[in-house]
Amino acid sequence: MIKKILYGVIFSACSISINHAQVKAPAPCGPVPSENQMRVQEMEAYAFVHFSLNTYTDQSWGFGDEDVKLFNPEKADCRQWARICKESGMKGIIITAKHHCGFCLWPSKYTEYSVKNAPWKNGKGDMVREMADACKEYGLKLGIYLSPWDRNSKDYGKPEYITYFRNQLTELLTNYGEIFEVWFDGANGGDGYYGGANETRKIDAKTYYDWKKTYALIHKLQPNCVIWNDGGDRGDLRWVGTEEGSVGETNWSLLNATGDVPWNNLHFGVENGNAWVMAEVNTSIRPEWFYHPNEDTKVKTVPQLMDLYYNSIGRNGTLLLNFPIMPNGLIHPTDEKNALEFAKAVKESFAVNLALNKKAKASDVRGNSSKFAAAMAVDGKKNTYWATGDHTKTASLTIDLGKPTLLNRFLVQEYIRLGQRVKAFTVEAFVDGNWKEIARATTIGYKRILRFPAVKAAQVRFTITDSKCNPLISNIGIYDAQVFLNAPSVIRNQSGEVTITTNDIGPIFYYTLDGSEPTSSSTNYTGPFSADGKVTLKAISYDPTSRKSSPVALEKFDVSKKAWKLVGINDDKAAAILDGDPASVWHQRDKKMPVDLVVDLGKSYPVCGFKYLPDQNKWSSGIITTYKFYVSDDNTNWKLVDQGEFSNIKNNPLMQIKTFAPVLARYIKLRALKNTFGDDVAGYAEVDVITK
Ligand code: FUL
Repeated sequence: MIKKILYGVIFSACSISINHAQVKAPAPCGPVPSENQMRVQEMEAYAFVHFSLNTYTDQSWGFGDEDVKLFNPEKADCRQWARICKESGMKGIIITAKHHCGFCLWPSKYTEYSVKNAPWKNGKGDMVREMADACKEYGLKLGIYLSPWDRNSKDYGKPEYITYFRNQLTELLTNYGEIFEVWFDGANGGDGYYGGANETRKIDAKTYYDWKKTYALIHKLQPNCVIWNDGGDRGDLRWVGTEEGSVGETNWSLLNATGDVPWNNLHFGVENGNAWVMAEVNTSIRPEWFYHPNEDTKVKTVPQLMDLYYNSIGRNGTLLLNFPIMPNGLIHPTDEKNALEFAKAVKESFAVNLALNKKAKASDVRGNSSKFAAAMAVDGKKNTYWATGDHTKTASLTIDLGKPTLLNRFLVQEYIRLGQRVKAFTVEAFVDGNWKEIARATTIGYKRILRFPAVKAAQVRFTITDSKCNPLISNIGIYDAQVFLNAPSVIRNQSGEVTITTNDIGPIFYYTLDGSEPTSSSTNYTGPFSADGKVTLKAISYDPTSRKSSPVALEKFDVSKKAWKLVGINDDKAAAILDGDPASVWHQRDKKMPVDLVVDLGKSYPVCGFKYLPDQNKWSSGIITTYKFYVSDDNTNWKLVDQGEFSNIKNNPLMQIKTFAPVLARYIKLRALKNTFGDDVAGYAEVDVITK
């Protein structure tokens, strides 16, 4: 063996043209992905569908006592879901077989709380079966979401429940063909129906589920299945610490196999982690996971979906994109339209790889071998790669595009079967006789895509400036991709002054105040303007050079807040609650729960709902989870008009919208009963009312 290595070293040092069979492949660097993980990584994008009793109650989390009779999707068509997912570029679908409410979309033998007691198909339906059949027909893989937290089961919290959970898992992993991924959501708010007990049950997620045995069961029943788990033992894939649709720009596919996983590890991975746990970016095409009619105008637009693409697949993650199913059993036409246009935009953006088979020269090639030459990075083949010598951790590769070419995207992939290595790199373009840096980033992993303003150049230089081991680059792509304008952000402050902004560079804005669609002939925004009281504002960004417009931003502002006063609060900073700016927050820290926030609206209005925006930093304290909402006309006699939970507010800190029958009121009181930290802090980014 030693002889062989020595021979190899001497041979490569002395020779110019080499027989590549004699240059040894590089050794793995740290943990490497399993075949199952590779398969899922290469799928890149797959879908979620969220459908359950919540769909009929307009909730995010069911309590577990919702009536099974509500479930009657008269047009349910899993083939429509599969077609849309397929046409959107998704390679599989993960269905919420059982969400936290415990209702089963398949006729489980182990509970009555399932489709078998629903009016849908007279109790003869099986949505998981229909999903499995549709996936097969459309060439998609099937995945299963099975919530460990079950707010219906009388046994939840007891050892018996674990048997119940495994029995259900066995049904799902035995009767529906091959399953590519199981998804075990860690969410658990404690309280639930629990067979009529209506109480709070606390479990220790680390020990209660005894995941080791469950994992063994999965491996036995479905050897090709990957496990996603954010609650207990490490699975094959990890949550990225947010549901908004992005993983860290630095993203290692590694974690430590044991111990706690702090948020930054979820979001960025761990450079020297000892287990391969790749990142999966899960987000919904709407703000929420289940269907809510009031989100029909909030479906992610093509520019937002493109950002999502770059922030997930373009950052070494997979994309798990959710489609909520409507009560009739179909995906909404807007979701379909936007998803299909998104797929088209991705396809067109990456249709022409300007680097493919172009001349490439590397500063270092492993053993001077053609097997590891620079050309291997631009040959379009995923299993060939450019490699440097074992001890070369910095190197560059120059691509000759042949003629001055417009480019605005750089894509690069490592040969991750031998581990993730690159820690930092730059991209330069040869412009006017000089190398000009156009982008710089940290990790690469399976795939990294960098965006930069368009530049015209005939040569591009990719330089690895730091790496854990010698870099192995399997693919480089250079593109002139489509550029989209995002809908602008619109905010209105307490005095009724509207400000329109964007993160894009260059566009101008047009808006309307009468509900009509804005165009470049509408009112031009020249700076903050006054638009107080009930107003429907629509605005677009517009690029005068390309004459392209963004999607429309829509804001429905309610009554004037000019006369509003926070009662009993003597801190000027509390104005953040009413300033319309989602980024500013105020916390009450000096009281014990329940903590009240009272607002004097200045005069009586027919109030029929309220809005609560939590601190947008979801790791901050003061995010209210359980509330009561009161109204009054005199600040003395209060009437309780609504109470409940802000479900899933920790993972997804959206604007919470609650409605109730209209009631005349001058004062409102939001009472915080619990928060995500279990302490006494109550925080507010915004509080608003909805009036009739
Ligand atoms: C979360 C859940 O609580 C949501 O309802 C949703 O299912 C999402 C995918 O995971 O943690």
